Amino acid sequence: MDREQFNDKVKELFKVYDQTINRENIKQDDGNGIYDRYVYPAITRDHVPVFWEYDLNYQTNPHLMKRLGVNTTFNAGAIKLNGKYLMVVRVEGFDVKSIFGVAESPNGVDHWKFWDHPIVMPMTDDPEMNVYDIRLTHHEDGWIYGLFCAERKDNSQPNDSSAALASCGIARTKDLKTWERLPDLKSNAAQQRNCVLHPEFVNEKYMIYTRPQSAFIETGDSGICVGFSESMDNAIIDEETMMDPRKYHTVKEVKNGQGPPPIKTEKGWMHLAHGVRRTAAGLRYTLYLLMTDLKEPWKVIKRPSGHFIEPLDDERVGDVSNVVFSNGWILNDDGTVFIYYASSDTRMHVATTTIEKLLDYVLNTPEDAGRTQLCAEQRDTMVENNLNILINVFPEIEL
Ligand code: M1P
Repeated sequence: MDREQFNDKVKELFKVYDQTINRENIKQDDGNGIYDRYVYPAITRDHVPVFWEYDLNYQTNPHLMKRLGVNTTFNAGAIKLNGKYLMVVRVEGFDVKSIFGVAESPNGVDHWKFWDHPIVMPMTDDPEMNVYDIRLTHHEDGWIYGLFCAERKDNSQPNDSSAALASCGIARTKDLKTWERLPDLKSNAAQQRNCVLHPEFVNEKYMIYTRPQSAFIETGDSGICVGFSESMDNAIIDEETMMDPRKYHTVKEVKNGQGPPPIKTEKGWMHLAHGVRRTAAGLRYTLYLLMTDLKEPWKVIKRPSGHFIEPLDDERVGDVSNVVFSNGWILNDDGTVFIYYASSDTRMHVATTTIEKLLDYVLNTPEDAGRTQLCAEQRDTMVENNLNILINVFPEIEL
């Protein structure tokens, strides 16, 4: 490739990139009444700036190769700051290390553009191998906290090259540009993942949702727990109490984890979480909602049955297939809610709804009846009511 061809190819790369980030997204028209999905993913690896992957120097990269490729863009924390919608995206390179990149949108749905520079997260004195799945909490103390998984090699198993330790990394910022790293969360659990800071003080303490685990992948008999810390400068939880346990033959049979920080509503705290089930095709991750008490946010008061968002169609396939995962959502002043979820550990999507609809869903969707016969009765009661309505109100519909 001569210099002129090189320059033309660089311009072509930017043209394709511009088309990708400026593409308008379209609401799908087959919504389920609870939320609307969109035709295109919100952020894919094609949204990553050209200059994050290619060396654009003709002298050092005459074939215009990707030098530092990006594999996936997923599991983003989200926040609205100064009127801008921001996702802190898990950007996984070909080197399977994740870094955080901030992507900004004017409307929360499309035109997502990464800031020029990725976040270079400061380290503690025990540098981690990997960081991922940040939850952003704008706490009433004034800081924006990022709680994320900090993964290190488990040096107690030197002969196992995949033995790892997960802990809760903590950093804080005011603008997502300058980050102050704080010590990792200390608790009695062997490992921690999916830790999330509650946005308000509870009894003058910081409340943290945790998911203590017995090993790197296995969670033992754990579920979503809560613990309290006097400070975030050196966060210590002495005791974790169960908030939402796993349960046999439900969407959270194998594991679960808190999603983004909960949203405060007049009826209670609205939580989005993921639940994991084992199937013949491997683990299946879906999202579910629950509500906790306003004054005692660790007490679950509503549990609509089953999943809320499941991997559908193209979402089902990716680096880790059959997964949806969410660690970011945004409530707007007009009551609309933007839910950011990743599919199959590969790309980000948005689903839009309103707080009114979410409240209706959480308050009025029946709880899991518990076993098949009760579920059949539960459904049959609705069927009977509907048949009466159809006969009396919609006589023109043929049954
Ligand atoms: O691969 C699915 C998810 O697996 C982990 O979540 P959990 O600890 O709840 O099983 C995380 O590694 C997450 O990043 C990933 O999306």
